[in-house]
Amino acid sequence: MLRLCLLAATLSLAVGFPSFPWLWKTKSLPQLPRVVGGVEAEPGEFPFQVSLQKDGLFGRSHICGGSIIDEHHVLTAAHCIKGVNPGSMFAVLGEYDLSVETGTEQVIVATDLTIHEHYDGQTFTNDVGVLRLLATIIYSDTVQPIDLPEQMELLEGGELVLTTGWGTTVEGGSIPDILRKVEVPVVSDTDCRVSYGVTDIADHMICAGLPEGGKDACQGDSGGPLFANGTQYGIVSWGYGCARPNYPGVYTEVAYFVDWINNHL
Ligand code: 4AZ
Repeated sequence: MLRLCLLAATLSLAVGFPSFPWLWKTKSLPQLPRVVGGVEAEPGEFPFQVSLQKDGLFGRSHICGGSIIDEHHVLTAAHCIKGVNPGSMFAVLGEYDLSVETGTEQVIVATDLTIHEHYDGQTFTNDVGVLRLLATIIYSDTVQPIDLPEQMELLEGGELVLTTGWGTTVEGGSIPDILRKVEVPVVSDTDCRVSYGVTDIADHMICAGLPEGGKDACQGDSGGPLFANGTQYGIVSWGYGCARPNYPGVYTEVAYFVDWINNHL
């Protein structure tokens, strides 16, 4: 009997706490605010948003965000595609609710994954990469590219930007089905370095968040866009946890990489 109980306990632990919490759902738990402090998007509100999904044992699952930059390419974070075989990486375009297929979705496999040659997985410097897709993206009401800024067109601290994704709503939580959005102010590099330290924030990173925390990107939002007025200024990259006071989200600053991106299309 004791053995049976132990077996049951072991099994329930194994089933209840898999090592990738964002791959499972906890529908019975109270629903907390999502993307951390955000709200649900409207269908088609962010037609450039991409769900990057990887083929695995249990089918395709969402691993990162991305954005459509032209009819063959998706912009994302290098850390989302590092070490991944292009044949197992799919861009899902026109996606809104991960749990239902509505007919607006286009699922296209990648043929090439280009990671910035100076990407460093320890410091998250140069955390930018491009996927080339096998088929041409068909633009529609719910599938459209996003504009990139001019090279070195930088935002000031305090400017309001949006970030979107299917990332977890709390640190270590599960991913929501419906795309979420949250508005955050840009934090200057100077202020961001006060939080993280001078050496952790490279010039080519842009921070965004509230001093009191509560609004942020989180696990699963990585690779997705930070944008204002239809122009993408950041790529969700890293942070100390999610939405913690005085620790804004850190994004790759797209304005530093526009020439690199255009040279790798
Ligand atoms: C992540 O693990 C991640 N709060 C993304 C964004 C942030 C932290 C972690 C920023 O994908």
